[in-house]
Amino acid sequence: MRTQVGIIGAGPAGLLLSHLLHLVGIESVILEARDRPYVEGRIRAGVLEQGTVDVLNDTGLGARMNTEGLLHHGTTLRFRGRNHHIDFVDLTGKAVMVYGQHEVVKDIIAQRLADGGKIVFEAADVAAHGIESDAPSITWRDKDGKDYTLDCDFIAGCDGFHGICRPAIPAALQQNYERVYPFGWLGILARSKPVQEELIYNLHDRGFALFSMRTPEITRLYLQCQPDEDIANWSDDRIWAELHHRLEGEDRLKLAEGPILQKSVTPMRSFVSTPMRHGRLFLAGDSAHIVPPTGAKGMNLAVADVRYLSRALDAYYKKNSSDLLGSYSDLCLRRIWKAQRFSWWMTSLLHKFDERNAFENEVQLSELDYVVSSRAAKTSLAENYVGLPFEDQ
Ligand code: RFL
Ligand code: PHB
Repeated sequence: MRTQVGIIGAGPAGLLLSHLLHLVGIESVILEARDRPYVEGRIRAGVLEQGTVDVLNDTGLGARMNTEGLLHHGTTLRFRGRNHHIDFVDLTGKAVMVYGQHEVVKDIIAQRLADGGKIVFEAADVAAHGIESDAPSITWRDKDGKDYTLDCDFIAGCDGFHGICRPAIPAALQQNYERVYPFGWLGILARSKPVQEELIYNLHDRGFALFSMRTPEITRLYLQCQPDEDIANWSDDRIWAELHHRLEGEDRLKLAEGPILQKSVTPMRSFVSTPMRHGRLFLAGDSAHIVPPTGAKGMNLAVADVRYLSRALDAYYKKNSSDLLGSYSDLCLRRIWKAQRFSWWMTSLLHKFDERNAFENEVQLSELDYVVSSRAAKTSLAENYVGLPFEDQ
């Protein structure tokens, strides 16, 4: 089998890359370890930056997002039991879209298949070969035990944090930057009405809580917890009691309960691996970097990476120019580090750190107080949250 770009991973990065390449006439094949229902049902991100929304709209993927997604003009920071509104549109002229990552994934898979794209699900033992040569290839085994080889010009490593592509780069040539946080998020999806129309990022003495949503009937709620928290210790009743507790305050916001449809615990880390290219292998999305979810940046970064990568590959095939492929890693990393900084800052601002003393806790609350009372500080938060402009060189 042969194609131009072999893509490993059918998450948002791999799927969108394949779609963007198709639009400029470049062929690709996607190899995905999991089956289609698993990939389409994986509950993860929920907030799309304006730039991500624009990419989806401009490339014909926006139809369902525009009818089912929820446009949010701002967000709420809550501390000492009071809400403080941050108005993105007033501060930046931009908004964000609340639309589940798995819905984006479903939309791109449907479009790729309608366009005759090839996605191989349940590909086992996927391995990248010859990445330092001009003729790389990918091998895998299908679910019946049959072995395959895909010859290609380039390999896109879109296989997430635990994939095989990043480790295929010689360790001596890689530099990794990492911060592991002393907490995780316990997330639930519930059939209950959101407590208000916009998200609430809430700091409480017992830790952070996030009140988010997917639709006007489905809420997505998170609680700061231990990084290795055993979900078995969290009955539905305990989760609701803790969510009510962290939302307490003088305005008595009323959190509606409902059946819990899904629960999971996510540890939190910041991670960047550089460079994002080795020979003919290009990393994109979570395979090269992870952000803590407090800034809602992970999927948006994956979209920005593949937007650059598709342009660089287009220039290679149409103009026989490798310049953009050469600057791919540096260009992506400028945006990635800004998103890392923002995600780290939001995480530091909104979580309870056991190692902080009473003085440091007061400084944290005072920083929140400053952010919500200064137009300059609110604008800084808002412009990062809605997404910094794409830099094209
Ligand atoms: P993915 O989505 O992890 O996809 C990688 C794909 O590769 C497959 N794979 C392999 N395939 C073949 N062979 C192998 N050896 C393979 N190994 C892995 C996997 O099965 C998978 O299908 O990476 P991608 O495409 O880079 O996308 C990144 C995003 O998924 C991630 O950054 C976001 O979900 C992060 N994130 C958020 N991002 C946002 O922009 N906004 C948010 O509001 C937001 N909230 C979140 C989040 C992530 C969370 N969790 C669970 C980590 C909230 C949470 C709780
Ligand atoms: C979500 O709805 O899953 C979500 C929203 C905002 C975040 C993280 C996750 O910062």
